[in-house]
Amino acid sequence: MPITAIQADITSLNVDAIVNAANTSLLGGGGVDGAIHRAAGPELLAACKQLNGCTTGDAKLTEGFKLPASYVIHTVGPVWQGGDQGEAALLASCYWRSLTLAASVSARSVAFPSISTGVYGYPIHQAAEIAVTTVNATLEDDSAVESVTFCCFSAADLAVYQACLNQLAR
Ligand code: AR6
Repeated sequence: MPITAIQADITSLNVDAIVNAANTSLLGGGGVDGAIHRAAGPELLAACKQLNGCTTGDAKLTEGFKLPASYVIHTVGPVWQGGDQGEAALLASCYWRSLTLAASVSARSVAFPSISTGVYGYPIHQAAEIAVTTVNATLEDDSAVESVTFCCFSAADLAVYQACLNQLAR
């Protein structure tokens, strides 16, 4: 299966690129962003400072430094504001832009956290549906990326992603 879901700490994954759920400053934060910066070491922040931030829905690339992953793709998900502020399109854009950047450096395996569903408050069911359908459509569109892992932090999130993947397989 080119698209799978697991429960893990994304900083432990031995893939070509991991995706970070960052903020527009790209200068670090809590949640998965904090975990990635801690595991990658201070060189990651130094690299991020060169990037001039990132707009919501877009993504930027750095090396992975001390991480097992070669690259970190920093994307900025939307803050949930009720659903009528373009959140769905912005979240889909995060997945699509991240995979485009991964392909640009020939990264074949990519892992995503559940973007926007932590402090940004995006409802997990809706977010997982967008994540799974956008990644599936992008990979079907002849992407250089061969495998995508949805790296869930909780068992409850994993169950939601798994249900979305099962829907795809029907
Ligand atoms: N591995 C995998 N997933 C994780 C990890 C980890 N080590 N740690 C947390 N998660 P969040 P957001 C999950 O809040 O909602 C930051 O401060 C977490 O359980 O990290 O996009 C940024 O700087 C949740 O399921 O990201 C921004 O300011 C998911 O990762 C803001 O938070 C995303 O939660 C971005 O908010």
